[in-house]
Amino acid sequence: MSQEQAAWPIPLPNCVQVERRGAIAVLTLNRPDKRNALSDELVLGLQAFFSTIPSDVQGVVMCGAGDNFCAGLDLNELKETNTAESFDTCIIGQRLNETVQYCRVPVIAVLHGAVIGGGLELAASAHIRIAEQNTYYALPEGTRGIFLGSGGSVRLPRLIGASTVIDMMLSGRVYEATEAHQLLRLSQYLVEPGTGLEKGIALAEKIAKNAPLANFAVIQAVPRIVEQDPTSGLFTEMLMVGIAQGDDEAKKRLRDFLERKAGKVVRG
Ligand code: 1HE
Repeated sequence: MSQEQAAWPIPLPNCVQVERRGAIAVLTLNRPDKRNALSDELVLGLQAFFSTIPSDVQGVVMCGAGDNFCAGLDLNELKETNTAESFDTCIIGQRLNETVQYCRVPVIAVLHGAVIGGGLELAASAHIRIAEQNTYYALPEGTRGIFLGSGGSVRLPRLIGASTVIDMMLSGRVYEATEAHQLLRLSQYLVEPGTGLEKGIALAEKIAKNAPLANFAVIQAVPRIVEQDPTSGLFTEMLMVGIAQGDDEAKKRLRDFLERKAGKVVRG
């Protein structure tokens, strides 16, 4: 690993930058000269970050340095790989995105510029995506003669539909931010260029004020329930209700509302 940072519980490579904003950790993919392409060092650095989140961190905002979120896997490292080595690349990428999806705390991806291939796979693993208006998405795997390799063929069809994924991979179609937001629901928020990070931090701070067990239940249970048969899903739902509602924090929050000490639902 190259130059190390001191702030995180374990040393991280320079291509993974972390900044603490109170309870929120802002994570930056930091290889702007290579459009934040996912080298092994970057993937393993991100894995190290997500595996060592301190207990006082209540949310992660993930973004890219420079003009892009991420241009996908580092094609330089892929170009000479044999079959066995390609499995290794796949394993570390799949493991990273699994760790992101089942992170203890919510992960918000702030997207801008290129969100391509492995970059889209990473973004798809986050719990919420904020896209700046200049974001664009592509899966040029077909053109490059490769295949999604970091869990994208599992996650992306569930997010935007198999037909869209197949079209993007075969035709190299590029989706711009607005159509991806409106047609594909790929992002949950669409914001002006340069404002994504601020929005991401504000959202993460708001979410961090929720009951921690409720946040945990949402991010751990919902993606699992959608994969279960309905009967098992209903049972899992019931267990999560018991866990969340049985917590003192939930009792206090419900009481506060009824005693007019907590805010109402506010529109807009
Ligand atoms: C890279 C990569 C990369 C840029 N791996 N080095 N991903 C792709 O097919 C996308 C490939 N990248 C691009 O199409 C363009 O770079 C961008 C549209 C993202 C940006 O264009 P631009 O004009 O801003 O930058 P650039 O001049 O193309 O690139 C700047 C440098 O970044 C250059 O290196 P330099 O040493 O010549 O300066 C590029 O080589 C480098 N660079 N992208 C390595 N991806 C098994 S699963 C795989 C799934 C995938 O991810 S497939 C999609 C791969």
